[in-house]
Amino acid sequence: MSTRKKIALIGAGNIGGELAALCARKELGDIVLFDIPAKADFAKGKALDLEQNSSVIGYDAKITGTSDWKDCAGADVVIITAGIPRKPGQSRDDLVATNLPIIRSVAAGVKEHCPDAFVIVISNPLDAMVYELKRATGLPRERVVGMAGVLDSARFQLFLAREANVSIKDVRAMVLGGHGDDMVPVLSATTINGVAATELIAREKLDAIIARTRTGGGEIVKLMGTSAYYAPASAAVAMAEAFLLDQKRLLPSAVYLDGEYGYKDLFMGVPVIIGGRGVEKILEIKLTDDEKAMLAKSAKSVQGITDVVKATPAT
Ligand code: A3D
Repeated sequence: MSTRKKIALIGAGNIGGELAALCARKELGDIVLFDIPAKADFAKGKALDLEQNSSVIGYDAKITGTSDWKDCAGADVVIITAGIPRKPGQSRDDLVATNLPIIRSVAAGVKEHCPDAFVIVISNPLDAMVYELKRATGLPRERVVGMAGVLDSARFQLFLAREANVSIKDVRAMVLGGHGDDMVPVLSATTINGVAATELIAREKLDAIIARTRTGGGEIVKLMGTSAYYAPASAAVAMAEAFLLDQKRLLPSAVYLDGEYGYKDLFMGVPVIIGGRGVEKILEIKLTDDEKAMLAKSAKSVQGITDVVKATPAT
């Protein structure tokens, strides 16, 4: 029996495949690529392709494709991309009717086979899907997070770097709130290696960058006909790595709020420390009045879609 860590990827589509490739290259553990029975062979084929790639690249991870939850048993990390992505013209919230039953079936699998895992949800509408995953599995809030903030911050950071004509490595920024078009880029915490971004970029340019960040996902859907997958996968792997290697990274993540920032019984993006115990700390950073107002608007949208989920009985 392997003593390597085990990573179960639920959904072997675009993000699932890229997640597997990244986890393998980083040798984070052995990988199980799970999909529905109708796509079991697809998952097996993708896994085989990635295992053959190990011979060229030189990694030792074992990668298996499956549609049997038993193969996911005992996973240390579960990353969930099961569900459908957006098509041009759709909002993330439009996906709720299709993705809610999918998340519920995945939650049943996680509860039975991976009850000790650190779970990262990516399926949209993100904040509502991760809420349901936690509710249906009963997992503690330290072990259930949603990936959105790392990706939204990456988009914000890229646009800032291009505008300021500086290396992407020197840009530090955080996007909080729900994963929707009213997400909250926190300008007061945005710096270029410690120098306030507002000193280097004019206000109207910053406003345009914020607007582009908020619709950054939709911009790609419009161009590709489906949603982004390279950066979403990298963002989730950063979170998984922080847990597996006990890195104690400060990453914006959707977590279950129990009074923090004034919100209760809601998943929304806030800065957290992720380490070997999962979400080790939720940081309540100082926000300007403007940022607080934006967060309240975002929370209202998240609450709306979460209420839809809460009111939808299991079929
Ligand atoms: P796609 O390539 O279609 O892959 C999704 C996979 O999920 C497919 O292979 C399906 O067969 C599979 N699936 C469906 N039902 C189940 C089930 N019950 N159990 C296991 N697998 C199942 O989509 P994708 O990988 O591009 O996107 C996946 C999800 O991530 C979508 O909901 C996207 O909207 C979402 N997404 C979120 C972000 C965030 O930042 C939060 C970014 C990009 C995409």
